[in-house]
Amino acid sequence: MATKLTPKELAKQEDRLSPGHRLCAGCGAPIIVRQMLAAIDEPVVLANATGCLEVGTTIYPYTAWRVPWIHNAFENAAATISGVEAAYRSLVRQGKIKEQNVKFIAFGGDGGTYDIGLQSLSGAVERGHRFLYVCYDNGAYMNTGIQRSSATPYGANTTTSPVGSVIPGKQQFRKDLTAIMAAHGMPYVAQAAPSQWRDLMKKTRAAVSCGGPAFMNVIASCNRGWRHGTDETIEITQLAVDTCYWPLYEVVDGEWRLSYKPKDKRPIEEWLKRQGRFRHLFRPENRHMIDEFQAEVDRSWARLLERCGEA
Ligand SMILES: Cc1ncc(C[n+]2csc(CCOP(=O)(O)OP(=O)(O)O)c2C)c(N)n1
Ligand SMILES: [Mg+2]
Repeated sequence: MATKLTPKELAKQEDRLSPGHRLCAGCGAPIIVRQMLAAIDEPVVLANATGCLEVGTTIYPYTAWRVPWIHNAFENAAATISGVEAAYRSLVRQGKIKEQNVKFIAFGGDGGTYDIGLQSLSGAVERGHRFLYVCYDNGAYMNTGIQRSSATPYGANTTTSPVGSVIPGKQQFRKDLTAIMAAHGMPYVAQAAPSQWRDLMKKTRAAVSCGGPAFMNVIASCNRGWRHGTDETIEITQLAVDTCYWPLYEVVDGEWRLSYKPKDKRPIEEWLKRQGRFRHLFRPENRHMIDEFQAEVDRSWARLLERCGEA
């Protein structure tokens, strides 16, 4: 029977990612992993792309994982898990192992997913493997020192979009990877946030039981890269949701559904001002960038409402 998604019931479970890993205090990634894996009652097998989550949990000769786990390379977590899933199905068919309803999951950062691993992910989805790919999106290549990725927000200060006399931070808007994945026509796609844990956990259950490839894009605050206090992770994550920078929705068999509509949509400025990576935007000469950011958020929110039949 499925564990009830209540704090009381969930507290009885053993975490599948153990304490004692080396991720930063306040990092969004392990919060997401623990919430998602606690939602799944079945056995899981994980693949991990190179990035903070991989590096911070498996420092040789230790591992923080209490489940079978494989790392291969930066760009091929989806190909790796699809191979593992295919091998498992073959062994079951040959009668060499018993069917146990194993859930195959890959975790990758935004660099490993939006950029370098996109063809690997697209291919695995197109082949129809039964797996869930989770992008924990912290909006930069954090593990190697905060380089911009195609997930980095407009205007953010990173080491490869540095604020100075030449540019005032990143010049491009974020790529809409969730919509790109939905365009694959796959059975399940969702966007989620650890500040709305029950929504994240319900989506995880829907994803692993959809019978085919599933993709979830989950916003993961990084206090080193975003420049905020280690105790502000969840609050700042929820502001991303309430400003509609990171709307929560799912696309089930091609049908777009909004999961959460903020009663009071907050101005993007409220999310930006909490993070040091956007500090320069508040200088008088850069204020117009905040207006441009707001206009882009409003455009994508309107497009989403339309897709979800809520316009
Ligand atoms: C082919 C390859 N290129 C570059 C690297 C170096 N590298 C290791 S982790 C990393 C950053 C990963 O960024 P992301 O996927 O966003 O995960 P995060 O570290 O932010 O969690 C990079 C560039 C590598 N390991 N392999
Ligand atoms: Mg990243």
